[in-house]
Amino acid sequence: MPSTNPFRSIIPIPRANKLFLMAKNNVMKTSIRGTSESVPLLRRIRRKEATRIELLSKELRSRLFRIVEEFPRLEAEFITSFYVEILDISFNLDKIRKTLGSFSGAADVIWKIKREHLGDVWHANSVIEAKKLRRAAFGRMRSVIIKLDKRLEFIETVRTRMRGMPGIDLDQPTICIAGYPNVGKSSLVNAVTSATPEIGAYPFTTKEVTLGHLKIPIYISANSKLPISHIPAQIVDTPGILDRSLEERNEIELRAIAALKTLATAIVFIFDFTQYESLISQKNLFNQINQNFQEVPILLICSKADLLTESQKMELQVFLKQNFPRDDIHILSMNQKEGIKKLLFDFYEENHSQIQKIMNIRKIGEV
Ligand SMILES: Nc1nc2c(ncn2[C@@H]2O[C@H](COP(=O)(O)OP(=O)(O)OP(=O)(O)O)[C@@H](O)[C@H]2O)c(=O)[nH]1
Ligand SMILES: [Mg+2]
Repeated sequence: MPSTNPFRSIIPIPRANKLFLMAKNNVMKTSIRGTSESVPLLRRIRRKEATRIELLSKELRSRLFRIVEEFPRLEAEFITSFYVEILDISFNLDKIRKTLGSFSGAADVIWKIKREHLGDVWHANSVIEAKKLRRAAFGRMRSVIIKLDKRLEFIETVRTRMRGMPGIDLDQPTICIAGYPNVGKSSLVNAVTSATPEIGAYPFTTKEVTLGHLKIPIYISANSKLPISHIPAQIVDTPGILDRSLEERNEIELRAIAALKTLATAIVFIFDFTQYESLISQKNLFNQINQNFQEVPILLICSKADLLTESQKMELQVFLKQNFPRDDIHILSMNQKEGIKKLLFDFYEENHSQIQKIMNIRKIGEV
């Protein structure tokens, strides 16, 4: 299983006209053997034009096949499921498969065009006729390619979008930050990693899944002051998720769910008591995640403690007791960088064997 983003190694896909011209220019500047002055003119030209048809067919076919072959294989053994989910959410897997299939189909048509015209060129009665027949073959091949224009553009859009996705290493623990919109998910990622996600006072500021890196210190015993080593871990910032059914979710929310499903070996759920109108919805969302990811350790954090008065904090305690089936809930504000880091490290320490178990499941693509 590759550990980096497989879309970054694909070369840009040209539009149809450019693809055809690049291939044609290569053919026209290739010198063709067996066409020296000693051979009679008509034979020379027949050979030259026939070879050009062969060469253009070869050039176009190999350019089309290259696009198909370079595109990552979509089966679980070749590509991290996260990318497959995102491809499906954003572009529809079926449409991608069909589009790539149509490139192979077009390559076959080009081969047939070559076959149909070669014999005619070899039997041309004059130099002018040989050239005319070659131009006709080129023209037909060109129109096959031009018909692919929208599809080439589509695959190029997929490529550029996907290469912007984070590179993922399934050999590292991956902590996904989840919660309602605007609760402070990106602020937490910003507080504990060198990543600088966009933070905004409006819901759905984060639209894509992004990734930050963290080094978790490992201690030999509970009393040790200095770590014996550090292990690299990934922190995934996800878009906000509302409390609603899967069918009603927008594309942005679906990306967050895809990250939880395919990447999370641990989850930090952030709850925001200052968004009074959505407290029950936030609780429902937590329950949904808790139920859907029963195996995955979840750390529960209440953000924006600095905005709460003492009496609101007491209200919050009551709300938490009544609504959340656990007592290890941490109330803090996102500027407490060191406190948050320590919390994450302790959370990892307490759950590392379970996290390891889930890492192994993710690696074999059993999501
Ligand atoms: N005072 C205070 N403000 C916070 C805290 N955490 C986040 N904020 C603010 O809350 C707003 C939302 O923060 P984000 O980190 O963008 O929230 P998010 O959960 O990533 O939001 P989406 O990406 O839209 O889902 C921003 O204006 C932050 O500055 C906190 O602990 N205290
Ligand atoms: Mg965000």
